[in-house]
Amino acid sequence: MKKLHLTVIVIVATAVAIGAAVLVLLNDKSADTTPVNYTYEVINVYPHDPDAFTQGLNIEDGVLYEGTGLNGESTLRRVDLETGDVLQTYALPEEFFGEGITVFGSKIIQLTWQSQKGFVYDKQSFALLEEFSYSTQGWGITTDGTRLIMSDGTANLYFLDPETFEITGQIEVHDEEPVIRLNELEYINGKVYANVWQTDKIVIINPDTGQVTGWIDLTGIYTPENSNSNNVLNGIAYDAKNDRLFVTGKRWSQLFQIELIATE
Ligand SMILES: [Ca+2]
Repeated sequence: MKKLHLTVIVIVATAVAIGAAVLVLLNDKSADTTPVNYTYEVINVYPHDPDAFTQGLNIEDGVLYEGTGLNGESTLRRVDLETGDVLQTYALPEEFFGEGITVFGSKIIQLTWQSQKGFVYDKQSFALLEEFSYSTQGWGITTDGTRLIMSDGTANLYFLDPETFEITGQIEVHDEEPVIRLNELEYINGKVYANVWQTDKIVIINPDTGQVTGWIDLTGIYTPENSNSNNVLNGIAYDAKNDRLFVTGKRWSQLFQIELIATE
């Protein structure tokens, strides 16, 4: 009888332990997958060329690098942050619609929208060094310092070898559902930040899993001068040295330094 009693106690204790372990796992899972919602505070406002159809934005040592789009208006440019003055420009041939750009070492890489062609420039001279091909559309591009990370307007992010431009990996970005229309990108402290085309939202992505870890709502940050629906939020740049985050949009006359504020 005693033995049976002990067995029952052991079974009950084991069941309780398993139950507790399951609860811990469930809690961990929910903590890992519930995105943080952010609003913003504007820290500084800078002038931005209202003719720039911004498709790519980077900052390095206080200098902005910007890629613009539209056929016949696509450029790579070096821009003074404080004044918005365009210091240097490379104009793409008219058949190309420029898209995202990223700085990689001494080079700048620029995508084009539907031509399946990317360009590699010397960062200082803007001399065209190389072209490469890809099979998708080209939207945004950034780098984690080792790989290039590219969006194509779907929910996918592609990882590319920075020398051969071959795809070495791919993730689907998802919250409860896949998050489509990922546009301009920026790699910040281990996460990928992406504009979601035609929204006031930036999504924060775990690049290992594709899981969304945060949503930034930039509603109200800028009111376009006209009602052209193409003039949407696009362009994220992070100054890692000084921990400054910048955003702008297509044909916006202002560029904003912002800080993120978690709302929950
Ligand atoms: Ca960027």
